[in-house]
Amino acid sequence: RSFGPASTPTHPLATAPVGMPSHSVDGFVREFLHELNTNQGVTLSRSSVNDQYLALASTVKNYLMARWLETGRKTREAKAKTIGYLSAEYLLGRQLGNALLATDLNEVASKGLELCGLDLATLRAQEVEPGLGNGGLGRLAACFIDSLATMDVPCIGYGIRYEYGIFRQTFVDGRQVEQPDTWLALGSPWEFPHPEASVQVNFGGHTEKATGADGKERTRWVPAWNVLGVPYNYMVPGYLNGRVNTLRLWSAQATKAFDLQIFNSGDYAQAVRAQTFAENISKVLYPEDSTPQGKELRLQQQYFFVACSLRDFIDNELEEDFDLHNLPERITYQLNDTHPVIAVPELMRLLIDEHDFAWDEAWEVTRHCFNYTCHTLLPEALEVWPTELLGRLLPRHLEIIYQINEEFLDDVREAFPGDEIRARRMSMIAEHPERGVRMAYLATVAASKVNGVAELHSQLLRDKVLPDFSELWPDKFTNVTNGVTPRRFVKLANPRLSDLISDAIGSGWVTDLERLKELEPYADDPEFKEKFREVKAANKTRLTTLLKARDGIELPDGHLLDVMVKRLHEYKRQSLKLLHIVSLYEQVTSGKLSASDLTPRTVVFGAKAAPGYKIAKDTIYLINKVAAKVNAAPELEGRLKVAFPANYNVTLAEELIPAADLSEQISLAGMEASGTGNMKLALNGALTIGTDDGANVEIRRLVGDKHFFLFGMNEPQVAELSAKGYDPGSYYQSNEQLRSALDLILSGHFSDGDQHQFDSVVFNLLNEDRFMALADFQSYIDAQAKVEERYADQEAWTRSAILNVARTGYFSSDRAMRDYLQRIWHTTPMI
Ligand code: B1N
Repeated sequence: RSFGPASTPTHPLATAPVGMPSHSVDGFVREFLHELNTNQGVTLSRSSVNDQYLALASTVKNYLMARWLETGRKTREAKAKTIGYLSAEYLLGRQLGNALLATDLNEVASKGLELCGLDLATLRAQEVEPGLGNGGLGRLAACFIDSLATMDVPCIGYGIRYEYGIFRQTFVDGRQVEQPDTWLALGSPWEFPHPEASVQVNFGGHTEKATGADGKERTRWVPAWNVLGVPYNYMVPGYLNGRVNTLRLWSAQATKAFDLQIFNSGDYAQAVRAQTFAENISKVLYPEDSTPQGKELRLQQQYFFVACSLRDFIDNELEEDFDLHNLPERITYQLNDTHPVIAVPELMRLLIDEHDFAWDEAWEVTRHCFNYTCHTLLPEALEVWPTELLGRLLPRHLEIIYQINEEFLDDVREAFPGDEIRARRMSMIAEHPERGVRMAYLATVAASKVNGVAELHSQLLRDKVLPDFSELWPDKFTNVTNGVTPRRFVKLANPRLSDLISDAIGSGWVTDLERLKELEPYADDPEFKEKFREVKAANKTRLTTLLKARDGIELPDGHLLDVMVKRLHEYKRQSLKLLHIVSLYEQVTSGKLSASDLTPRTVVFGAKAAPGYKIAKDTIYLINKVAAKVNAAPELEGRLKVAFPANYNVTLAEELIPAADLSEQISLAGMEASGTGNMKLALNGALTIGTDDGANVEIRRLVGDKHFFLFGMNEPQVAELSAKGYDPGSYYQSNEQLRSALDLILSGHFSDGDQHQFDSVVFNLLNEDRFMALADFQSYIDAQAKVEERYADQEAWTRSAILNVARTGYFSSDRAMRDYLQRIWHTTPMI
């Protein structure tokens, strides 16, 4: 490697720090027009909206550049410990608004553009968000890197630059149809590719033993093929603090050697296919959330980005003579679920095979470098890689895993002499249904700390998923409850609420969210409450305008806005929400209930289903079919409406969440690890109707029972019912309201008379109902009645909503990062 000039620079500017454009409107306009002319090669009068957006992005980048370069210099000089966040997903959302916020350029840009005859909002709307994640896990990674930058903590986010992010969801006759997400098509102004810093990644082949000149026997991996990882850097600006961290995403390319071999064989077409083969690795994000598919390409992706990332830090971020025995002083890797866990044997391999470490030395370093966050409890979501596949793709890594496992099992046998059953239970190698590596066990053994993502989840992780491990190493386990960034999800998404809050308590809350507590007295201030309602109403109007233009959806005025936005998954129970809607419809249309007794309500769904997840896709279809009937029923006009805008993503979330009155968090207790939408909605003044699950437990404790609509079984009750044998049919038999709703679906009413259209959904509920929607139905209906009662008293509702905002400052991702720093990373912000 070589960095810097070949000889000592003599020009005075060569060593001066890069300048920052002026923060004045004139300075901004000059910079903007310069970018438009030189980058886009057009004059203002001939520029397209896309040109203008790209020039604006470049302009804002220029304001961040000096800080970015300075951050790198400062961090290297201080030899500060860096957080290496390893995540296969980053669900970033649009970049422009956040960059303007972080540089305090909003007003300047808006005025400057106006003087150019342009409108900032129009240019912002031009941006296609990088959807490089599925849901909560990817969005959490984005919130965490935002917080670390804002808290002045050195962090490099490592991940994959998918050419196609999460699919774009469309509805065709009510069914989900997936379209490729071409987020790069109109230009990618936020990335900085560095092809010269590419890293080679090997795959396949075999290992052999060789004795070196020193007489020591070493293992050599003889790979069969390789690809290049090209780094793309992205700025991660802190909020108004001058720090800009880096997100480094890797893109796969064919290596020259790879091509050459085939070119030499004279097969041109084959050579081009080889190129495609290599580039496939970063081609597309796997669209499964919480249910990983054991696909070979997915393992290739995982190893690809992890190998690039470890190599990158060791070769390019550390000084040349750095002694790798001290690696844990300079980096701590956070494993975002099991997706990057192959980093563990990779670091062992680097240290042993390439840096000549002895096994024990290498293990000592490795186990101090990694920590592991588990994000699930669903057994089917825990990754197990077949040894056949792992050994074929990464033969050396499989050997290393076997050895780690052997030594680990020796420790287990020493701690529990004679308990061979326990040793077998704890083995990283599963024997059934096929031989495979349990990645969560490998992660747990290698990690210094293992954490869950909410208190209940961390407890269940210890008690139910990894009980043997928590018995062996009680101190290894900890909890860090998730958080969300108040910059994007309050300040940026909800400027009206932000101004109202800042007028009342000052603007310190944006980086110190617990200060929202100071709003508590305002919950009884009539003037503040009135303004709070005005903010909600204005946000609803904003949403109405957007949905009309985006989806042709008409939102009625003055409705309770009831929002359920999250991935479509059986455990999240969109079906339960649907049964509520069908039941209201059934009661009104059959005359059992007068429409005038209904609280005017609009239910908004946002949900993507994994393309291969049949029941989930059928549920989407059913929601759309029910929506069509409900929205067309004259009896329900002005009383009940169902809106399901397609393609829920971060951009839409930023519009929906600020308008919401009611937040639906209705998973079966013990299933949702944390949830983070629940936090965003509460912080924006929605009241939660929810089960005792994930972070709901903590939200309810903080906002108070009176301001949270709890329903359903708790986790021990679920376990008890499960143990005694759950019979969904008995609820159907005994609950008339439930039976009528299900019967209406079964009758073909929502499917033009076809009585079998929804068998997969309804028969599943009636016969299996793994997530016990029927058992919680009555309790849910009762809780909805309480919602309506509270909503009828607008003063009481507003009071509860304000208290939700005031009492949920705990859920800032800044707090979550402080917890990681203290409990897991043992490092502090830079001074
Ligand atoms: O991670 C979020 C939590 O708030 C959610 O409760 C949890 O469901 C979510 C495999 C996952 N867990 N597991 C995944 C995503 C993609 C994939 O391929 C699993 N996502 C979660 C943040 O902690």
